[in-house]
Amino acid sequence: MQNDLMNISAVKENFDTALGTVSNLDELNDIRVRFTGKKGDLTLLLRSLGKLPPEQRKEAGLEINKLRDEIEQRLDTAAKNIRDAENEKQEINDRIDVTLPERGRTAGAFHPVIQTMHELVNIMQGLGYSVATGPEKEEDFYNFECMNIPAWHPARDMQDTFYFPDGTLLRTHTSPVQIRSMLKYGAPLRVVCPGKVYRRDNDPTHSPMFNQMEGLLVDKNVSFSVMKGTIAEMINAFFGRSLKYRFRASYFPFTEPSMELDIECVECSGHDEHCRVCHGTGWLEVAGMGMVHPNVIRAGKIDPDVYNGFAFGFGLDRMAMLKYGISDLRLLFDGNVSYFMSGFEGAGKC
Ligand code: 2NM
Repeated sequence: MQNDLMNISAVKENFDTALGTVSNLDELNDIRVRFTGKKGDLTLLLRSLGKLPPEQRKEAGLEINKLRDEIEQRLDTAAKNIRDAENEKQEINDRIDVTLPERGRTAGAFHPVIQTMHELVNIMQGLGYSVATGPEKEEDFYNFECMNIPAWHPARDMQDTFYFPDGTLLRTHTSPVQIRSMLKYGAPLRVVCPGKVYRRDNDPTHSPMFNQMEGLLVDKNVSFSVMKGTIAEMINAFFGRSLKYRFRASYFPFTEPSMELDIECVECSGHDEHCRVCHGTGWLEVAGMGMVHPNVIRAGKIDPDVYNGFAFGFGLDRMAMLKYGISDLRLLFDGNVSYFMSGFEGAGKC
C-alpha cells in the first residue's frame, strides 16, 4: 500500500507540474489524455489495484477515484480559463477605438469660378433677377448683328473670334442670351446670364475660354441711378463689405452711355504702392456697363420708345481671383488641384 499511495501522490505531483506548463487547449488536451486516457496514468493506477492485498484495495481505490475527480475538475477549470483568456484576447483585437482620428475624405468641391458664379447668381436672384443660359456655339446674328456691333469692329475679325466654317462662332460674350431672353419674354425683364465665352486671346492674363456673367434690366423709365444702386449692392454683397467704387466713361457699341466700374482694391484699399493686385493704383477694374442702346432693345423686339434699360458684364474669373486671392489666371484652368485642396480661402497667396 505504501508503494501504491506513493504512486498516487507521484501522479498528482506530475499532474501539478504538467498543468503548470499548459498555455493552450491543445497542450491541455495532451495532458488530459496522458492522465485520464485509456492508457493514462490514472487508468494504470486503477489496474495496479489488483496487485494489492485485498484489504488495501478499497482505500487505494477511493484514493485514486478522488484524484481522478480532482484532475478532471482541474482540467475543466483550466480549459475554461484558457477559453476565457482567448475570447478576451479576440475581443480586444476586434475592438474599435472610437477615439482614433478619422482618416479624412477627399470630397469633391466646386471650382472657385463656379462658386463665384453661384454667389453672384444668388445675389442677383435676391434682387429679383431670373437666370438664363444659351448656346456657346452661336450665330453671328445674335452675337454681333443684334448687339449693334458694326462690320468694322475688331471683335468681328477672324483674329479675335473663333469662327466655324459655316459662319457660326463661339460666342464672345453671353449677350446673345440676353437678346434671346428679350425675344422670348419681352419687357419688363430682369435677367442674368452666366457662362463660358471665347475669344482668340492667350497670354498670362487672357485665356481663350473664360467665364462671364452679364445682366440686363428692361423696364419703363429706367434711370442710371437704378443701375448704380444695383451694381453697388451686388459688389458689396459679393465681397461682404462696403467698397468704394467709381465709374469711368467708356465705349461699347451696345450701350450709350457706357462706363467701366472700378472698385477699391480688395487687397490694399489703396494703401500699398507695390500692391500685386492693383499695382499701386488703388483701383480694380471689374465690370463694364451702360444704358442699353435703342438698336439692341429693338433687336430684342421691344419698342425703345416705350422701354429702356441697363446692362452689365462681369468677368467671373477675375472676380474669383479677387475674392480668393488667386494671383495667376492660369491656376484656374490647369488640372493641378493641389493649390485648391490646401483650402484656398485665406491660404491662397500664391
Ligand atoms: C458689358 C458691358 C456693357 C451688355 C449689354 C447687353 C445687352 F444684351 F443687353 F445689350 N448685355 N450685356 C453689356 C454692356 C456687357 O460687358 C462688359
